[in-house]
This record gives sequence, C-alpha cells and structure tokens, in this order.
Amino acid sequence: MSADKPKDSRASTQARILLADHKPQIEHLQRRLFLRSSLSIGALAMLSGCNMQDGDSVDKVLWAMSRWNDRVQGWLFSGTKLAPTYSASQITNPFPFNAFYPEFDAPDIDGSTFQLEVSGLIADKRTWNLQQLRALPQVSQITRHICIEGWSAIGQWKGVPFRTFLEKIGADLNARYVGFKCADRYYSSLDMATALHPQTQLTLDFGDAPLPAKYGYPLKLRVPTKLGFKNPKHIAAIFVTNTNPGGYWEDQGYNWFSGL
Ligand SMILES: Nc1nc2c(c(=O)[nH]1)N[C@H]1C(S)=C(S)[C@@H](COP(=O)(O)O)O[C@H]1N2
Ligand SMILES: [Mo]
Repeated sequence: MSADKPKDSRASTQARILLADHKPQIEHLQRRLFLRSSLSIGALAMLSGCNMQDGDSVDKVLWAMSRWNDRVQGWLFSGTKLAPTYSASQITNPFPFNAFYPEFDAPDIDGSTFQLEVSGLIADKRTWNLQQLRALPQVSQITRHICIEGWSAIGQWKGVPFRTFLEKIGADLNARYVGFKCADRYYSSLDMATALHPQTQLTLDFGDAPLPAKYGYPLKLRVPTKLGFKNPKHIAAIFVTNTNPGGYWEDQGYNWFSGL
C-alpha cells in the first residue's frame, strides 16, 4: 500500500457518512481504522449489527477491532517493506510542528549535559551523550511524515540507523518491544521488527542542522513506516522489554501498530 493513497479512503468516507449522527465516535473510528480497508468494511458490518445509539457497545467493538488489527498487522509485517523516499526538491517548507502542546512549550534541553538513558533487556546500560551518538555511523533520508490528524509533509532527517544503536547497547533483538520516554512526558513504543527496520533512525539532525527544539532536540526517532505519533521527539530514555509499554496517544485509543 502506498503511503500517499490509503486503499481504504472510500470505505472510510462511507464510514464518516454512516456515522454522521454519532459525532463522538467518528474521530475514534477514523483513528482506529485509518489504515486497513478490510477492517473498515468489517467494522461497518459489525457496527451496523450493533445498537448505534449505544456508545458503549460501539466503543467495545472498536477496541476489540483495534487489538485484532494490531495482532494481524504484526503477523503480516515482514520487516522489509520500505517507505517511499523523495528528492530534496520535494521537501516541505516550512515543515509543520505538532505536539500535544503549542510550539512555544517545546522543551528547552541543554545538549551539553544531555544523557540518554538505556535500560531493560540490554547488555550495556551506560548512558550516551550527544558526542558519543554522533560518533556512530550517520545516515540521511528524505521521507514523508504522516500525521493521523490529516496532514503529511516531506522532510530530511539524519541519524544513526536504530538497529546499529540497538546492537551497540547489546539489546536482546528477540525481545518484543522498544519503549521511549520523552522530556515532555510523551512516551511511545514499537514492535521489535519495526525497531530493526532499515529506515528506522535515531535522529540527531533535521535537514543539515541539529534538530531544532520544536522538531525534537536533541534526539528523536524517525520511523517512516509508522504514523507521526509513533515518532517520539525529545527522547530521554530508551528501554527494551517484553511488556507492551503503550504510548501517549496509543493509550487513548489510537491504534498501537499504526503502520506498515
Ligand atoms: N515528545 C513528543 N513527541 C511527539 C509528539 C509530542 O507531543 N511529544 N507528537 C507526535 C505527533 S502526533 C506528531 S505528528 C509528530 C510531529 O513531529 P513534528 O513536530 O516534527 O512535525 O511528533 C510526534 N512525537
Ligand atoms: Mo501526529
């Protein structure tokens, strides 16, 4: 499926029309069924079979489908599908800012004292400063960031292939999840296949300069195979675990897998 044209756009349009009377549910539906046509159609069938006046039962069905969706996508995902890449002339300028707060509230972090914490199922629990992270191999890529709120933008990010970093810290690559804690209380997590994906990047630069505060200084994770909310900015700590750590939006109903 191309990142530009989700196959289910017709089905989700139908869903929007059908659910026009159920405004509180619409936003959730869009978030949870955004990515998969089979689920959109299945959801409509199931929803029409349940009492649409009853917000609770609609919600239960959606949660069940969302969990099923995560499982199936996890089974199908090969870890090899590549997100499209773009040329420098296609870069979006200005690039949009997004967070759960306005831009002027973006955390102001001192890079000279910054220490990335690493923990969980890893061999080497020493912290990392920015100099050490910059001494690792750096790769640049131009990809599309897709936000669930309905916008997308092309940007260039440079950093350490995340697989390289996980290998450096002796992470158990058979563990199930990698979790992220951010300086602004945001948090998120990825399945290990996505963490090891060749395009998943521990990012230090936006364009040719260090990440500006609004885009995640000093460190973010760029995951072009996932929706924007699974790209944590201002990363303070990374941990490897077999228990799903959830995430800031994931725990409020956004589909956890949300990607290829
Ligand atoms: N720490 C942190 N990371 C975050 C968020 C946030 O609020 N805090 N918002 C997420 C969402 S929903 C999006 S779309 C992208 C926005 O990244 P940008 O500001 O570089 O466009 O960051 C993601 N990562
Ligand atoms: Mo987003």
